[in-house]
Amino acid sequence: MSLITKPTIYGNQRIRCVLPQRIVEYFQLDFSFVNPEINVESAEVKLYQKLFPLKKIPTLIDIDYKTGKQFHLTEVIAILYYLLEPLAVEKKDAFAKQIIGSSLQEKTEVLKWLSFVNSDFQFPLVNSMNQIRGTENYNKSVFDSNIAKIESIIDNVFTPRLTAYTYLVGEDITLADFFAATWFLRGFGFIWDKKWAQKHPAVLRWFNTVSKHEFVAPIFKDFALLDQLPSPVPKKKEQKPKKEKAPQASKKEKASKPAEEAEEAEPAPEKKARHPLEALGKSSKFVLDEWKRQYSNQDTRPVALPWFFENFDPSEWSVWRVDYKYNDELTMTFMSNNLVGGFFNRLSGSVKYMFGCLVVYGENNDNGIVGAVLVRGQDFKPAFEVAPDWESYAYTKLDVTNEDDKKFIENMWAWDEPVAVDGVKKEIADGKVLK
Ligand SMILES: N[C@@H](CCC(=O)N[C@@H](CS)C(=O)NCC(=O)O)C(=O)O
Repeated sequence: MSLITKPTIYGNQRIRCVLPQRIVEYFQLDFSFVNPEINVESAEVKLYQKLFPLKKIPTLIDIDYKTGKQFHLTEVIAILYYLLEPLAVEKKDAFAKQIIGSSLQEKTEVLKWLSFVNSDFQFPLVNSMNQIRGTENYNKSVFDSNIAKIESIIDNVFTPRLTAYTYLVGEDITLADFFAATWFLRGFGFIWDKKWAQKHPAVLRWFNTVSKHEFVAPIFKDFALLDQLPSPVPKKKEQKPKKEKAPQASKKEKASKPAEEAEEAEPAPEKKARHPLEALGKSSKFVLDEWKRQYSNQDTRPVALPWFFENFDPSEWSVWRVDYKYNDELTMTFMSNNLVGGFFNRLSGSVKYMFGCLVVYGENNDNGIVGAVLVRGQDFKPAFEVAPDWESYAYTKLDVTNEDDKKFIENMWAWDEPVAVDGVKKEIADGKVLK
């Protein structure tokens, strides 16, 4: 069972692994750090696979150098204590003692927070993050219920404590703060933006204080509040996602990782394939960049739109009405607008062949998404299918010589008049430009 000669912690960039790794660095402990997803043929990883068939991380193997006996540990909370307790007790390190809790009550309160964050808080958080990045299917009711669970925890547990006290336990910073803050880093990466932070000043104050502490500062060095929330990737209702569009992981990883647990998997690098629309070559008459300049710099109705219709070349370009197929699932208008923002982000690979606007019309709990998009060529698909959720929208070709279609395009791009839906006029609540 030897195969390794040095105490080892197995982990990677996932959030449960960052504190064990930081403890090793900060206190200069005698542990190697091994990522079990790379060098899978190495002795260390073979041993990991054998000893820890669930292939969870972090895990730890300690070695008693005198006897050669190994000690194996899983579960992040146990690992944190295994690393810190000897520093506090044997080495009498005051900081280690403080952060694990100096008295029985403090220690058990720290454990209470670690356990709570690692379970009740972590489950809905990871699930909503995964729906946002598409590693789990988007299901609106599950997503909304998870967000509600998280909000309830923030409002009923974190906010009252952090309004009355500086830290989660006692009057000093502890492991509870460090561990919770690492999970909050994920929250701020996916489900909370600047607006949310403004509405939660006590939480933000605490997060800023904890994340600046020298012990954990390197973990948070790239932190910035999101200006805007990413939207969940809607599930495809009509067709299974194409294989090559699925989040990429090695076969081995796929076999060993339930989606919910794969919370920190690095996005696989995009393959640089040539865009199919490149084959159409440069358009000879209508210059998309010039149109984008006109639209951005000129008044839309009086100048930009007339320029468009004068210069548009229907032999090389087409304009499409785009309707979101699942308007009945939309709730808050800002969330619908986030959905559009996410869709446009995912279209970025095609943006040099496209221009358009999608608007959100109506009000909270009664809204819809519609728009008009210009694309190179006569088919919408090559331009749109770069976005994994393109099938959540219906596409209808518009005829710019038809007065109604022309008016529709003008209304979508000028965005200043209500949208007619089944004969009823609905105000535009928000929208986004793809350019
Ligand atoms: N209960 C365990 C859960 C460990 C866990 O699920 N870790 C995640 C990464 S944060 C994992 O290893 N997932 C499986 C995988 O990625 O293969 C703990 O608290 O340490």
